[in-house]
Amino acid sequence: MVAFKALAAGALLSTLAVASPTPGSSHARSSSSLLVRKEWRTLTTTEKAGYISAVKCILAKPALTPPFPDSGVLSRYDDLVYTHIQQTMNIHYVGHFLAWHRFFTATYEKMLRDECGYTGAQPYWDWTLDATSEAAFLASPVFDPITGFGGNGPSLAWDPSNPFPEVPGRSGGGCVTDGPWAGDDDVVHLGPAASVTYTPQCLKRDLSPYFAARYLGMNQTQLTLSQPDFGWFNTIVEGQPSFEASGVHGGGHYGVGGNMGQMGDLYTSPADPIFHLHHANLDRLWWSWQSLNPSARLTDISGPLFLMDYANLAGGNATLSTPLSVGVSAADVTVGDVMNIEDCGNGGLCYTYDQLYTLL
Ligand SMILES: *[C@@H]1O[C@H](CO)[C@@H](O)[C@H](O)[C@H]1NC(C)=O
Ligand SMILES: *[C@@H]1O[C@H](CO)[C@@H](O)[C@H](O)[C@H]1NC(C)=O
Ligand SMILES: [Cu+2]
Repeated sequence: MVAFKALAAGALLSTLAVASPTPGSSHARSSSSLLVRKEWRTLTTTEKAGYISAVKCILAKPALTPPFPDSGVLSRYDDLVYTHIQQTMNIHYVGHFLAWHRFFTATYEKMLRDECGYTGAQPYWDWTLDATSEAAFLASPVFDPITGFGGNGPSLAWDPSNPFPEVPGRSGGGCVTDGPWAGDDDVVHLGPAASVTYTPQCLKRDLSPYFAARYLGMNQTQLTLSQPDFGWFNTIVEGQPSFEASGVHGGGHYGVGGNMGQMGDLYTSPADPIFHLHHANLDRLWWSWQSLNPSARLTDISGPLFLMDYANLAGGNATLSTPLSVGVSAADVTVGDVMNIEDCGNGGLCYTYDQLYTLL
């Protein structure tokens, strides 16, 4: 495909992933068919509609997770939300955070294509284009009622009994009133938090344009991209679990989900389809960082195996051999298997991005 050759960094890395046809694997694509992920607003109206209809399809396909009493895992979409809930404490604030989420969204992309006939790549949301001001954030094409994922929920007052601190600048909290999931009281089946019993819920948003402008701008993105090694890079991506020291990861989650929206829920956040556009962009940022020094960064991984276990009291550090599981939706892989997104060998991820961040 011509598109990826135009990328300096992409072309460099793709030499490491020269087409090796892999007979017998239905998952493999040759490098000539690397999927190229694009920014949401650059898709045509038809491409956007095709993506949203594939999301609706996967939301309606019956789950593969074995049934359990009162299971809220109804759909193939729920299979992914469920495994994220189950693993929440093992996949955040750990060395394999980015690797796990890379594998997670690539699995979703593959499900949309293989099970719902979607022919494109997973789109990403480059929030730096919208976080230029609070007004620009609210006007983001991803929130478009017709060609996007719908916008904010109606403003709900803060409940002082909420044990969580209030997200600064949160402005909504109710069910989305426009977009593909408006008026659907049974689009989310799992959560809140770690609950996995069937609880029909609407999709909620609690946008904080303030939080987005603070943590999703090009300044925060450049700070992240300029980190010298993976340990620092990951630390700056995830930030601290404090609204005063967040990073781009929290910026997207709390900027969209605030306190009351699914995106602001550490466990159930993949229940909002915007999750995968946000995580695709985090992945793009990681790939951009890797592409600045591929010989070192295609193998650079560090950080604890257990949540915030920086002193290794509970265990050791993530390595290229650390296993990654997304439950029933794909065979397990290792961190090493997902370090190079352009690897089109047997089982390789085999995608890339149309454009990368560069150091300014
Ligand atoms: C980036 O700009 C925002 C908005 O002005 C500001 O709140 C934030 O502190 C800045 N971040 C960095 C890392 O400079
Ligand atoms: C884990 O990584 C940290 C930081 O690089 C290092 O100080 C520590 O010794 C490592 N722990 C193990 C068990 O290798
Ligand atoms: Cu997550």
